[in-house]
Amino acid sequence: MERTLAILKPDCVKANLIGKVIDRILDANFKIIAMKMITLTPQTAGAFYAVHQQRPFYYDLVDFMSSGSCVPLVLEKEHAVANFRNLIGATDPAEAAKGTIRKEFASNKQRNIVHGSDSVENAAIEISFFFSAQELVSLSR
Ligand code: 3AN
Repeated sequence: MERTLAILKPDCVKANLIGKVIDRILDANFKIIAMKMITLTPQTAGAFYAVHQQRPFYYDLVDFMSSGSCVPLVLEKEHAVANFRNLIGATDPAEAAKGTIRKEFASNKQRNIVHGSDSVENAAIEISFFFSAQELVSLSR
């Protein structure tokens, strides 16, 4: 079993789409093993997206991600990282495949509803950014 980090971004929360997006995630047979609602500060959003610090969209991205509440979740499934990237679709919803979450719900490549880790290594780093080991439930219990 593999784990990935998803974030329902502030545009998802503001548009009351949390339930619909979580339905899509559960319908695709992901197990939710942790979930919370938080509001990132510009500092924490900046730290999360530090890899994009040199990109022209960095400050706008930090502004957007700290503009309201978001919902990070830890998802478990076989090949969770790649499967979840397939489920959400391309960064730019205009380029996302039909049937993907971003195609259905997202407005543009910044306000794209949901984040998904891009590798198993980054998933582990991102999960520990939001959750302590005790916050991850054991599905076998
Ligand atoms: P993804 O979320 O598909 O992995 P990344 O990691 O390249 O995409 O980008 C992280 C986030 O930065 C995206 N989810 C999106 O919100 C924002 N972003 C990426 N590219 C652009 C862009 N060209 N203009 C504005 N925002 C962008």
